[in-house]
Amino acid sequence: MIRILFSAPAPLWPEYEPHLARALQDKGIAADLSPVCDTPSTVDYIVYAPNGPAISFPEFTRLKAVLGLWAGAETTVGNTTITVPLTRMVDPGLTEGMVEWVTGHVLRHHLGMDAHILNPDHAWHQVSAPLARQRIVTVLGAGELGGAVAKSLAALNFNTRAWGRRDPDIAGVSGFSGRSGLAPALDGAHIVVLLLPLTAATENVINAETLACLAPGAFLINPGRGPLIDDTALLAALASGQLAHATLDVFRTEPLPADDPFWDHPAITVTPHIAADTRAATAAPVIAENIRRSEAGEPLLHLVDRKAGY
Ligand code: NDP
Ligand code: OXD
Repeated sequence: MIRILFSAPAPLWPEYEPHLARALQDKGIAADLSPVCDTPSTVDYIVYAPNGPAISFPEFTRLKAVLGLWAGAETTVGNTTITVPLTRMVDPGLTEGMVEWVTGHVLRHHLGMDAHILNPDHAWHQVSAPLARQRIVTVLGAGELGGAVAKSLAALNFNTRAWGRRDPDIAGVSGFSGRSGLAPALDGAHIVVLLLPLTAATENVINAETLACLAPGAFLINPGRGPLIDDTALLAALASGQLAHATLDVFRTEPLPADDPFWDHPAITVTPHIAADTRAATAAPVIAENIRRSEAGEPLLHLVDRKAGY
């Protein structure tokens, strides 16, 4: 019998337990699944959220893999007590949610919805938005999430660009890669979406220099990670009008402190790290498949590349 420890915040257990049990059964895996563990040396797999109880792993002497529930691995990748394969979450439900969240915020800014929703002067403002094809949207990060977002924005006719370490190959999307591709990817962009992982190489990727590449009055949307943005440069760009608005879902400190100036800034929208969540129904089969693969001696899906940091 395989022993699986579910190490995530307690409220998630009733949500995940039935889905995990069913997904394991569907794969023909007999498992003892539990959110508590008295004998770490008997555990084979840990289903892991960084904000759950397990933080140190040496006592899990029989461990075969740590299976992350989060897409981002920046808080786990440096944990030297994890010596077994470490996977991150690639969940179709999470991807779907991210596409919806980003599309909603892109359309808000593209269509200038605020001018009509917030119209205290009752102004009869008959200004039509340009067509999507006239709007350059750059997605930084072209992986599972950024790639899906870029594809959906291109399907809406946005003039879409995507940037990754390797050249993204997404139908209808212009691909850019590497440091030398960053300025061309941002050049004249009207809307920028950040879907990069947080690594030493991506921290502060949005700074005074990169913000200056954008079209004046551009919009920034960040569902990636807070430290991707140099906050001082962001505030300066909003003050000068180089940026018209920033929609931020992630922050250097979370929860964002109640007295943080971002909350009341007229050109910043704060959302509380809700852009997209891992969904138990669609994530459980991914976890079960990796356990099946591990037991069969096959390569695991979605392994974290510890050297690259994501
Ligand atoms: P992936 O690993 O699938 O994609 C990451 C992308 O970033 C890849 O295109 C990768 O390039 C690119 N990249 C990484 N480093 C660099 C670099 N130095 N220069 C250029 N490009 C780089 O991750 P996901 O798409 O699954 O997730 C992205 C991030 O979204 C997560 O790390 C997390 O921080 C965030 N997230 C936020 C959520 C929220 O609710 N706010 C929910 C889930 C995730 P390449 O393709 O060449 O490897
Ligand atoms: C994640 C997140 O990484 O929720 O999954 O940010």
